[in-house]
Amino acid sequence: MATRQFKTTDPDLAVLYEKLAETSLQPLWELSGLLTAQPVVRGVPYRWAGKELRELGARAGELVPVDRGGDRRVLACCNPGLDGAPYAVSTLWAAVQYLRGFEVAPAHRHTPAALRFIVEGEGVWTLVDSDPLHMSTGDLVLTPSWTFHEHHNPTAAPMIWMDVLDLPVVAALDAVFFEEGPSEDADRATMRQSSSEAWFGGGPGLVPVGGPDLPAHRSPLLAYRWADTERALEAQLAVRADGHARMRYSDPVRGGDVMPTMRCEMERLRPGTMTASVRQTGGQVTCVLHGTGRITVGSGEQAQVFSVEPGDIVAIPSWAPRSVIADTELDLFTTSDAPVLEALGLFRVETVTGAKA
Ligand code: GTQ
Ligand code: FE2
Repeated sequence: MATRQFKTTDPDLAVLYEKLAETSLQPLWELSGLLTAQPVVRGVPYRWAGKELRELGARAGELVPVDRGGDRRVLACCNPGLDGAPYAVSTLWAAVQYLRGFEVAPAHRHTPAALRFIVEGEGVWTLVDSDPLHMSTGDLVLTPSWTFHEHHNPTAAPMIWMDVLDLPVVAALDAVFFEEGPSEDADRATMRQSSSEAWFGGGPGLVPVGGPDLPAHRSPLLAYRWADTERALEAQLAVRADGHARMRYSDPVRGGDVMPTMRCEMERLRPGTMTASVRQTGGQVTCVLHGTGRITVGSGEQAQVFSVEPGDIVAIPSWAPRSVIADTELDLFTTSDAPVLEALGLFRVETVTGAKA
């Protein structure tokens, strides 16, 4: 039997249903739960504590060599609503990666795109198609689809950071490809400066005349430095009264999102600031960079209030309202799949309660 057979007391219909099942067909009038009034979301609001991520990452560092399992020592955040799938929300992979002193995570490339966000530490270099990008607290580093990447730690100190990948989306589209690549000499890597930043990270409103061709589907700038992000947040806070600044990381030449599948944003909330409750289609992952506060995800009986501190990772499933209260000054990095939904005409965002967005 090729597919599920539906039950009926009508003998003629029973024959039809048997025939349909044999023919790999199903009657829509017997199916339910397909066209729901609102998104039916399997992922749940969830928080992984930074303290536990750091401790368990370090323990994995003691026990597991970097070459076991895809050449990366990575702990994936698994949303408890997703039946064991290693995804933070149904459309985003989020994880912490731990690299001990003097370790190298060897070169490879894959069609799923990745980004790294650093909550604490410095010293690791990520080579993206041979371009060496230093990683330091508050930086965002991109490894776009099908770019070779490898991570080098030339220092004695271990380093941990957050990875976010669009793997669930690429997997759902049956478009995952992977291959290993030739790793480079780490000493040479750390001596060169990033050509991506030299060309495209020049400064506010400045883009090169001439220079390398722009990559078709993503930002030519591969690293966004914390000093620049913080300067922008402070400038915005100086001209708004609500104590809540919000910046989107963009392609500096064309203004779009950094990659076609993932949007990145940084928010700074002054102490005591409370945001409106906002929901949007598509998943989001928020990582706390500095400060403490409370993030409420979901509404009504499903609402969860997470007290957060640096290094915490919070999953915000599609259409779940999110609001934030800052107890101290609070810096939040958020990745979403909004560019995918926007490209398909499926993006919706609305304020559920409150005054300030
Ligand atoms: O650093 O290359 O979290 O390939 C998952 C897959 C990190 C990486 C992840 C990867 C990487
Ligand atoms: Fe990778």
